[in-house]
Amino acid sequence: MTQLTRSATLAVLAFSICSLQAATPTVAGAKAFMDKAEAELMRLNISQARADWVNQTFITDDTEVISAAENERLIARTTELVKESRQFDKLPLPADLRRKFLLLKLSLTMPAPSDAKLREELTQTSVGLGSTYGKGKYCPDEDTSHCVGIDDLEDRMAKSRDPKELARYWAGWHKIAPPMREKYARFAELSNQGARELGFKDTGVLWRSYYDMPADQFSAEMERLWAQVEPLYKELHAYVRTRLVAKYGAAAQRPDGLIPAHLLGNMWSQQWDNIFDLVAPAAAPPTYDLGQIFAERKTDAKAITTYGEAFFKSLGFEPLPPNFWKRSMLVKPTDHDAVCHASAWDIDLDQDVRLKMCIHSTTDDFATVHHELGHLYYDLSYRKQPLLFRDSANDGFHEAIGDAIALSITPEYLKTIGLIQTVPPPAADIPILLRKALEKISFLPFGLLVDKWRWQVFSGETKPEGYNAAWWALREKYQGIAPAVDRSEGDFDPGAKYHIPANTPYARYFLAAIYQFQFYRAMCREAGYKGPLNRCSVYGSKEAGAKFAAMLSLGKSKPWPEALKQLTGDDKLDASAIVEYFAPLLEWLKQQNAGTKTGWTVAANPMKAQ
Ligand code: X8Z
Ligand code: ZN
Repeated sequence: MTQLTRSATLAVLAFSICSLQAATPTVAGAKAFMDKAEAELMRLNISQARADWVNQTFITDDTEVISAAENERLIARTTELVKESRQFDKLPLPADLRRKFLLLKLSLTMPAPSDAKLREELTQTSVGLGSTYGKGKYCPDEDTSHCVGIDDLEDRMAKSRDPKELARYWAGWHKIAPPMREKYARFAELSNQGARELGFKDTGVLWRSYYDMPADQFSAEMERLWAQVEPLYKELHAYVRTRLVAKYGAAAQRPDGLIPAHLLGNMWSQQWDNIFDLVAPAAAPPTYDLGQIFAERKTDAKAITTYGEAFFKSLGFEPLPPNFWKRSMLVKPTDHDAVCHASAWDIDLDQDVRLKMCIHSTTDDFATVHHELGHLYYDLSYRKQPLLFRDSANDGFHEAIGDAIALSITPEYLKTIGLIQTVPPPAADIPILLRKALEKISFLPFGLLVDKWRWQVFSGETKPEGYNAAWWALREKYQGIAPAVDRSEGDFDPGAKYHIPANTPYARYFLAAIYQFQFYRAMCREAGYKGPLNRCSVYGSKEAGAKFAAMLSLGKSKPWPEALKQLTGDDKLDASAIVEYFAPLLEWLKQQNAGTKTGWTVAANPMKAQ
């Protein structure tokens, strides 16, 4: 993930920096401190990225130890630098320099105690959690050759239409997580201790302080946006539920109106586009299935990635550096464990960018490749900035870049690049929009709740003995889903989602789901497009590309509202673009749902399957 681009350190220059402490702090001293700190952090960050890359693409006990050690060095030195930097707190500094001090203070996603033993325990626990996830497998029987990893399981969840089999996959995968439960509790405790040493109440407050506004205001922003999009979600939920009941009968029907989690085509019920065939309007003209096209043409991982690169090139971006093709992991290794969850890596904070992914030639992975390349083109665009500005305006921006581009994968675009022969008629707009809503609207409550759960854990509101109940209470409240099989506190279902063991903050994806439509609408405007938003593709528009590139090259040098304003003219997160995009679908869904009660009632026990 791109937090690799963010935090950083090295110890060689430590004493010369410390020697500055004795003197009375001056602006020149603050600048010298920062220059040295950035040089040091750069080297530490690169070593850590290399160690982490090797660990994640080749999980062994040794690579775990090496990765944990590099991570520890980086965190230890960053923490020291934050503490040393306090001497400049009261100085009137130029805005850029003041911003760097702030970013330094916020740079650790996993703050650690300054006690070396505890810090070591934390980094080892954290790497161990990530590896447990990466090595996770569902084994249907004693024969280990039948075990499957999450990439294959995701494929099966997408394709199977047998509720019993789906429930088995769901329950099987969730079995990887209980061993993480105690470790996660310890991890949260130690990380909180680190956050308190840096002056934050807990790790959640540190994460929420990252958005150029007070932490509480950020939580309120999330609620404001959710209120704007919740009506769309409720209509989609009700429509999908009706169709699932029509398909599966009793297996999909519950008196409380919740949808069983295993019937939505995705292990976490977070994106539902894989069940498009079950919910597609019967009377609509047929559209197209990219996965099928790729299968027929035997399009491989490299070719899928090349499609993504070609889109960026059409906007005026450079080809990916040659090392990208030499060093990336595009397919799952056959002879050793690796973390399959897709991620983009900026190894040397310059041109050594890589993709790590177990690509399957499916519609989902086609979108994910665009998502990941968005990260890499962002990394490449801000690489001329000083180290602490080599990051996105906020983490939601990083997650939104590739998705904003992927919104331009319209039928017209697919015809232009020869993936389909005929553009479906305008009557196909509703099914195409429905498919997009199954990908984008279904995601919103999940994007919101993952960090709601973590914030509660970090603040102590949720205690270890209530981890799973709190998780399911949120899944019920926001997503309106119920577990596939009965759950208890013997389970640890948050741990079955990559970002929890990997400690990747998740609010970024909720933000990105909103931003991407804002970016896309602005680029469409720049490209001179006038029609309905959902049919716009900016493919080939150098004007849109230049405006986009200008925002990307700012990196984190300015508060995010300024970056947003540069591209869109707006300085606020605003759900009006996503609402505009789906407006025709919302009307249609309301018609379909006429006479149906939308929403659900609170279940007596959210951990109970039916
Ligand atoms: O983790 C990701 C990307 C890598 S940053 C593949 N995503 C979230 C997820 O899979 O849960 C993209 C969508 C949300
Ligand atoms: Zn991402």
